[in-house]
Amino acid sequence: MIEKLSEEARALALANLPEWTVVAEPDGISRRFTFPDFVAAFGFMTRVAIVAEKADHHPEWSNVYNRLDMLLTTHDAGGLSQRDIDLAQEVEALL
Ligand code: HBI
Repeated sequence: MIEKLSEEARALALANLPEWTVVAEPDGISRRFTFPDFVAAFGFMTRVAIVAEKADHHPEWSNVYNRLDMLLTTHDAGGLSQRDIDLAQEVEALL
């Protein structure tokens, strides 16, 4: 059973993810990415999709032309879990 992160664990984790913003509803973290054009944005989404599938943890996201808004929350935990933090770190490493 995956658990929501404790307040302390959240603070520590988010300190290492300064580009990400805490979202209240649903409990998670969000980040906006802007790319040169649509193909660059969609190419990034493709790479994230591969990483997400491997992690069995999937983003909630919206793409408009060269903009990508990504929300990470753990449905099975009902909020922010370590899986979200791990995936955010992997996403940052793709940039
Ligand atoms: N992705 N964000 C997110 N949250 C989940 O709970 C989740 C997921 N991807 C797959 C997944 N859970 C599976 O383990 C099943 O629970 C659906």
